[in-house]
Amino acid sequence: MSQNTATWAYNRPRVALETTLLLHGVPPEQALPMYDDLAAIVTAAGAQPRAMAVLDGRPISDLSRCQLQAMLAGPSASKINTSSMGVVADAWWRGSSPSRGHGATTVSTTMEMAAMAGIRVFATGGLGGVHKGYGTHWDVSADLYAFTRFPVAVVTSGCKSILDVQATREMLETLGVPVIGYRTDSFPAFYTRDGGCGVDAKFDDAATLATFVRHEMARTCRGVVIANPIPEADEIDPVKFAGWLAQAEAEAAAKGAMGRAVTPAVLGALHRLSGGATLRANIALVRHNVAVAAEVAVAIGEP
Ligand code: PSU
Ligand code: MN
Repeated sequence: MSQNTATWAYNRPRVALETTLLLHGVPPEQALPMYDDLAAIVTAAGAQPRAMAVLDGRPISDLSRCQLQAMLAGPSASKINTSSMGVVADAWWRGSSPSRGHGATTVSTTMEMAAMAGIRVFATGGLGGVHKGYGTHWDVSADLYAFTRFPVAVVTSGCKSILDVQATREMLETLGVPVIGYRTDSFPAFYTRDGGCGVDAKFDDAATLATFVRHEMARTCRGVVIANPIPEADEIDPVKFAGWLAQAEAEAAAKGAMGRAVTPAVLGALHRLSGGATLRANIALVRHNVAVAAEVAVAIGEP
């Protein structure tokens, strides 16, 4: 799979991909194979992949494979959300950037850059959301607010059960974000298909879904959540998961992980404690989301 086959097909519908998942969500040696795999799924469906990143202080909305390799070889790219993208770029231009002006896009910044580039569909793993304990300790992802600003449809397996799934679902409703279940009535919780809360509508085929997405984004100029549950065969047993999660959270807390460092710290610990089971599940659900996103993008039919 060479990146040229993907990027030369300029007339094909585009699917945005985020780089935080690649650079902070999986072990470093798996990032490039994962990118190749996801790009191949998009290409095979008749669409073209568009990975987003900030590279040498510049926002790039069609990151090449070589550029991704350069990011992997250099100092760790900062995880950027809507509040920090400009700061990372600015520090590079002033010559004072610890991350060499490289930034990995989260859901919020991928949506922002996709919207600027006119890309309507984006596939990720899971949304950021409302962290647990928000009564005393407020940590809510910028991802949720991005849906109120950027007209991009995001295919996601819900939000991770390291978050407060019900509060995240409520927050999406508060923000007026439509949550569409793709072949499901339940808002999924990443490693499990049923997150215990509902969706605004269920669609069973990509063509009908694409029509809704196109009309809704034309009407509102805002984003849409497409909740696509993990395939049944890849689901993780919730009881086992609860045990791994308790330990992963304790480890992240002991290390003093705060704010945007929490998600990568907990995910890394989960992958280790589960003997790779959560990592395999994570990869399976992202592949599934990418396939659905490509189908929707093709059904929308615009590059
Ligand atoms: N879901 C994953 N892996 C990830 C993330 C989500 O399975 O790496 C990333 C996404 O980029 C998401 C971000 O946008 O975590 C949310 O981080 P925060 O909670 O700091 O906003
Ligand atoms: Mn946060």
